[in-house]
Amino acid sequence: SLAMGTTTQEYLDFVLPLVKNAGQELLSVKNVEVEEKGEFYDVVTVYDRKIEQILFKKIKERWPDHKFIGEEESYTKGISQLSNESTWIIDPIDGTANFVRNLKDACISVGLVINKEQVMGVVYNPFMDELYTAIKGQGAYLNGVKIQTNGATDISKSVFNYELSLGVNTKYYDLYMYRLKHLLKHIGGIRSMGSAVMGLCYVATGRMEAYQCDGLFPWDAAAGVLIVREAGGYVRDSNGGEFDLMDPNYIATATKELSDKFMEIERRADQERESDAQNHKQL
Ligand code: 2AM
Ligand code: CA
Ligand code: CA
Ligand code: CA
Repeated sequence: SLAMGTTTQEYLDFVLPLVKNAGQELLSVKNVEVEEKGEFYDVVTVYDRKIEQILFKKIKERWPDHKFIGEEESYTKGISQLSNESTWIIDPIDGTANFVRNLKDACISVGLVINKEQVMGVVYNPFMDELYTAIKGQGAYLNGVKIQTNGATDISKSVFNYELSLGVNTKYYDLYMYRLKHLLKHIGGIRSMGSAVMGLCYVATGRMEAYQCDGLFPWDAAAGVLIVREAGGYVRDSNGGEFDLMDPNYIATATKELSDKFMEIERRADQERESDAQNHKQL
């Protein structure tokens, strides 16, 4: 409304060309130097930093009072707390490890959160020429065409995109392995593709039935979770509780019914992990 000042659509219209330009630049990259942030699989390039900085700068020029949370700035300064202020949450490249290997599962993700509520999301994958957009309450779109999840409820026919990269020799290793062991008996297929944001978008388009990743960050969720929900999908915390934008462990499914089925199996896996750990202690 007029009284509210800028509408969500205006925010979307403002960032779209910025995101598209950044994506076009990624398309022209030939050789890129890869830097490790800690673990060898946790990589960054000059493009991650450059895209984040340009988006911050342009949006700040237009709306000086807005707040920003981005992956690369957070890496050096720490993650700011989420306030009620209008906050742009940006992942300059999601799937950097794919990008540096010339794999196409990588994208730019920009989400806008107002009063702690996700109101707008833009995801652009220039390698596939796919632009995903969502405004709260107005549906989700791929290249301007409305998208919907595929409505799946049958777990035995579900292709599950389960992100395992963050379990490579980390504290998540056991959690992932127990869940995988149980899930593989019930699901119809498995993928692990290296971009959490694209994983969410694939559920939104109906290409896949489910996506899950534990141990993520707000920039992995700010746009994609809204896109899934606006496409009619269901997102919850994979540990069973309420989804937390600032501490995302998410499972996104075509329907709530399918989500409940995944949750039942994963809780059984967690119970086995706990009881094995107990038995191990007693030995
Ligand atoms: P990124 O490419 O923006 O880092 C699989 O690697 C998925 O997990 C990607 O979406 C990746 O996002 C995300 N991720 C989150 N934390 C990560 C980390 N520490 N190292 C690698 N990938 C991470
Ligand atoms: Ca990263
Ligand atoms: Ca990411
Ligand atoms: Ca990133």
